[in-house]
Amino acid sequence: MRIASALVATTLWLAIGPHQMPAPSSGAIERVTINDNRTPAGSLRDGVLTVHLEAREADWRPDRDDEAGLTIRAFAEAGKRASVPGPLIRVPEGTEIRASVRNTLSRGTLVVRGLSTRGTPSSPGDTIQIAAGTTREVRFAAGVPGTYYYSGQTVGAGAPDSSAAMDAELHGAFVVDARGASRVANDRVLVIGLWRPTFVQGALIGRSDVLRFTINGKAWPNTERLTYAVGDTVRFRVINASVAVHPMHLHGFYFDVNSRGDGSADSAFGGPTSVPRVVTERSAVGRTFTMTWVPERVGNWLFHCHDNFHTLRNAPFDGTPLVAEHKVHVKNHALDMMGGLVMGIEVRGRDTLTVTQAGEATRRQLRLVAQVDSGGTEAEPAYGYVLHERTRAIPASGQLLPGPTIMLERGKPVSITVVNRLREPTSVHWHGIELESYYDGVADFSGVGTRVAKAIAPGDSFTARFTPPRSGTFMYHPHADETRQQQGGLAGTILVVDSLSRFDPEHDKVLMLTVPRREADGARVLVNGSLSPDTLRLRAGERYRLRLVDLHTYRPSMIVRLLRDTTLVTWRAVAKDGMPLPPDRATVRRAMQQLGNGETYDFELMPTEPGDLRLTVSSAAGALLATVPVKTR
Ligand SMILES: [Cu+2]
Repeated sequence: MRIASALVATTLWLAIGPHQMPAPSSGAIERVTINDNRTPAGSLRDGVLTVHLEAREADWRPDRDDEAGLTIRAFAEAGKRASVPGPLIRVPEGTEIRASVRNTLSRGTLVVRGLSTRGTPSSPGDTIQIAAGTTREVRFAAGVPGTYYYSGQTVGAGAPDSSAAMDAELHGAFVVDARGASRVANDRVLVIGLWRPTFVQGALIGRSDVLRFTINGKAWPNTERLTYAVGDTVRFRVINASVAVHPMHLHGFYFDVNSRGDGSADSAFGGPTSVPRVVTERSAVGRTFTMTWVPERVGNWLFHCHDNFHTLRNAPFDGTPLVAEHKVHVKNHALDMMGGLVMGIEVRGRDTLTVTQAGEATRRQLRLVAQVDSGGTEAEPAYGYVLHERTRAIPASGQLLPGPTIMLERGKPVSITVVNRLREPTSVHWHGIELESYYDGVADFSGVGTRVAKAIAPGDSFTARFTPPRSGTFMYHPHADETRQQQGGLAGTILVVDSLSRFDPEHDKVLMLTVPRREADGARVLVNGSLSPDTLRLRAGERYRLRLVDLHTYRPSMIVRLLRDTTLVTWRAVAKDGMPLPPDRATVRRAMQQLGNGETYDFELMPTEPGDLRLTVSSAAGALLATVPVKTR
């Protein structure tokens, strides 16, 4: 697990001594190839794949090719350049794999995991040890179709810390295609990596730490740009080969989660088990998932990790500190102010629907004002939103936390004018809402062709127009300097309901989790903007809907529980990311849910007897971060 905090991070940076600083790339060693995982390695003949792998030291350029790189260890196919990720092993079901691995390193033993049959429980035989300068061969049946990976680690080759960093990219995808699947794969294999100069379990990630989160060997804005046509079927196999948890979020569209794997086995959904349909899929360390989606609307879209600390700007490898966010002269917010786990996707063609058709006069008119709240500093601002409709303002006065819940009606066109009263540019992303790219709120990126929505300058405004097509729980937040601005307080819930007049706030409760402003140690979480959240008051025998909204900027593994004393009560899951669950998933279960950033979960609760309950929010390691008292009469 990992926690992050801007303040404590300074300590970590200072704790990295010169001996642990990244090894600069030397011109003498070979340059790593960036592997887009489209070409399988080895030669496949008569049901046998023969592949010769080598582990080498090489110069990796995760940013631009002409920017500084790192000396790391990477896998290569014999006779070819080393690559990040390593060579793709991709075979049809039923293939036998004959692999050799050569350890070209001068010192240390290479331990390779994952060159083994899949779909069977792992055994000690799944690991092979290769002494420096030697080669070992393995033969194994590919096993059950799915998405897997292999990885390497050197032991006894220098200090453990620097060794862990140098081995961070020693991995490659391993895909077993179902028998009879198309010979030319129409999917993309995306391997997530994390390079850090030191790896300390539970260590902090800070706003200016030198590290690299990468997708197929590159960090945003240098990740591959994907292009699709409206109506394509897009399939990704996502492999989390990093030591961090990533809630992966797609803008603008739901996607189906076709399978989830743990690296050794992969479970496909479909048939009697319905396929989850989400906008965010939380991927734990070493996990894989397959997703399918259909781009229905043209424009620029993002697929990215929703842990804000995994999409921070890439700090230079030479240790030069990044200019503070509020002091950067930004040319393009999307390109200059994000890094790491982001992919840009351009959808071309013709829209199958047009959102702007409704005349402005027929649209409901809202104004969302981003403004400065009390108590902030320039470096750690206090911000908030006020929502205006006709003569009404929420909040009417007082502190601007939490962000006001925007109540919308399904199928009713709305215009939301975002007014920027901050001292810096901003933008608003309507997370989970299916809308036109131009209104999606990624500053300097969202849009079609040359019609791109700029960041909203101080004193300026931008009107987003959309018609929410479905009822559910969604969220809104800035997509310009989002870490700084969300930590300042800019975050809110969107509730789309079938009918505003029939909405019953007594039985429908939002619980939004966000990060406290100027939070020092990550020890507490805000629930609905408060460190001491209001008591939830319920009546026995009545049905309630609880909507969990996770807009925390880090902590991708928080767990919410609803307890009577120390026992979990039960609730019924009803929706995820605003999408109602199909009957086989809408089940009564123990009231416990792990949440990733950018996820929403709806549960139905019917307390059967009076008494006290409590809703707790904990870290994955068990630290209590927040408690909401619940009283049932
Ligand atoms: Cu992440």
